Amino acid sequence: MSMTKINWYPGHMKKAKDLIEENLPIIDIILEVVDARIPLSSKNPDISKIAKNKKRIIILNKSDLVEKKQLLPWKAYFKENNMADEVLELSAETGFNMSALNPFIDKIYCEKKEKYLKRGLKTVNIRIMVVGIPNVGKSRLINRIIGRNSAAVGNIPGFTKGKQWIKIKDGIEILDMPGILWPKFQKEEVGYNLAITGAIKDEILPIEDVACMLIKKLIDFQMWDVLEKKYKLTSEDKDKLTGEILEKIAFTNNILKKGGVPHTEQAARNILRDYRNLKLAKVILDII
Ligand SMILES: Nc1nc2c(ncn2[C@@H]2O[C@H](COP(=O)(O)OP(=O)(O)OP(=O)(O)O)[C@@H](O)[C@H]2O)c(=O)[nH]1
Ligand SMILES: [Mg+2]
Repeated sequence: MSMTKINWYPGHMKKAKDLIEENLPIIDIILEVVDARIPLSSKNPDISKIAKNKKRIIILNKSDLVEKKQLLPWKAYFKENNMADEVLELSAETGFNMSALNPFIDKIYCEKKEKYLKRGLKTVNIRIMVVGIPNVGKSRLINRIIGRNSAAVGNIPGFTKGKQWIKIKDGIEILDMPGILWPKFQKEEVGYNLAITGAIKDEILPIEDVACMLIKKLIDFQMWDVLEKKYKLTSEDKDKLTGEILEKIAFTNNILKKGGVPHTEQAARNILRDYRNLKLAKVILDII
């Protein structure tokens, strides 16, 4: 199976990237939203280049879907590699740690204001651009920041189509952007991680392969027990090929087609749904 032929960089992604670059000159802060379950796979390598000379904040969003302590090394990693001026874990869904963000934005606003005042300028504006891959929670985050629903939110990648300026308060504006992916992945694994977490549509990669990759990762992370218990497997199943494990899951859980054939596609959907809904494990799929 090869992923290189798949087109996940369609025309609208190119347009979205152009949109980011066009608006860049008037931006003070780049708020890069990544998915805490895949901090690296969801981080667009182009952004560091794009964001040069701007204040950069990385948001590890959806932190409600991982164990908080798992995020500590990632926060350190982004800072040590100079990928951001600030790294914050939060959840736009539950509101967790949202209060940590505003002081940072206010600080940047005050610094700019001071500089402007020295030059005799009285009106100061700062503009924040929110960037990240599709479905990572950019619009939800903006609604949290401003405390009302101004940005449209939807659980399908590619929900926001065009840019949208929203005022946070006097002098501070925020720009919602469509999600962007990048034309090529360094590693094939990145594509699978994006599929597992729902950043790319389920139709893009064969769903059974995606579920098998998740099974493999859970086994690699010493989490076989979770699979065994949830899907009524046995310890002997652990040594089977992931495709066989998927079949066994379909069998033992009565996910069958007509004639008693295991419905592996449906079983794959169930496994991904369970992971996304926290019915399996709170686990980060990338490793540093
Ligand atoms: N569990 C959880 N879900 C979240 C969080 N933030 C956003 N979501 C959900 O993720 C889905 C996508 O949210 P959006 O804000 O529309 O994502 P987006 O990044 O704007 O997506 P595009 O516009 O497609 O690029 C929605 O179903 C949100 O409810 C979070 O912190 N935790
Ligand atoms: Mg959006």
